[in-house]
Amino acid sequence: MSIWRKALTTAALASVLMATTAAAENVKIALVVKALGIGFFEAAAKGAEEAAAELGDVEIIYTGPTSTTAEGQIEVINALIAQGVDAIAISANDPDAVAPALKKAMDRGITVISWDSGVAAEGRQMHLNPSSSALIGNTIIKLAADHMPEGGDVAILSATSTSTNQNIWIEEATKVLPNYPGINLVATVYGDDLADKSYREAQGLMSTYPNLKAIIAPTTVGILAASQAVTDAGKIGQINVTGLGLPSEMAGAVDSGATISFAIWNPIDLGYAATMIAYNLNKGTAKAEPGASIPMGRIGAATLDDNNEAAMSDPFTYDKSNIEQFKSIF
Ligand code: RAM
Repeated sequence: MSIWRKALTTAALASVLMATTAAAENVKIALVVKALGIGFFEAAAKGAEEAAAELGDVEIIYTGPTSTTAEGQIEVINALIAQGVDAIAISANDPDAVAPALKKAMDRGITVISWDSGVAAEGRQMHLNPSSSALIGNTIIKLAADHMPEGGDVAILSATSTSTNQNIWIEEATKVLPNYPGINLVATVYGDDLADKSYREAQGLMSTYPNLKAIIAPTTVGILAASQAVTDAGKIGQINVTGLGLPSEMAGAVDSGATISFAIWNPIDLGYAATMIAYNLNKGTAKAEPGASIPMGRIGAATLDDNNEAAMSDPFTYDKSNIEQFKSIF
């Protein structure tokens, strides 16, 4: 081999090696969601990709089980450990069931945070709430009560019965119920963030409680299914479906009147913020400890409380006056 060929080959080899090293240095952040196929999490994944593009050395692995179970998430977590990811950012289907697998991940040096739906403290380094849980709890009751001047029966259609976020919001909502004297909470049912089960549960509520005035669904899957069930039952104007939804999915319900108004925070920002936090903890530019301030890029900084939790921003209310403007965003 001529000296030139040899030099070229060495140079080529060096650049291949450099490329491999650069790729190997990418921070692999797994965004583990409650289940695949939920619009809210797809919007969050969009935000995670935005953060990755901004950071430059991040690879996002968007993953989750096919239905909202803790067992499914445990399988996903174990696969991610085997794969050697650098960080896991999870929205949990159960605060306790996933904790041992996540602890194992942390023991192997993987950065673990929860966001949206939390994990018990021993299973994560910090948790990012979308917003203050007390504020969300009050908001979902107020959204119903504001359109019930004479009071009446309301029911909650939630996600899974073990879902950390919905359970906290329902607990907070129950605490403020005495502030809404005419409002009777008659039932809480679970649609498991599955469209068909949520639809059937909404139908069940309508037949069991003929005087129902509102269905409050603090889940994007539940509110959409319930608005459809109310529409199909010909009960628009009689039952108001409200709670937490996506403008892109709820525009039709707002237009038809099945839903007068609903609220949500920006899910794109939430996925973006969770990714920024996971990155900074992994890189060691911030530490997860009470009082710490962890940079979240364009969102600002997350300040951790005594439980290593932080909140992103306030929910925003959508109705006929503004839904057109937001329905193409998330
Ligand atoms: C569903 C999920 C998610 C929740 C939203 C409001 O998409 O249950 O965890 O934050 O609703």
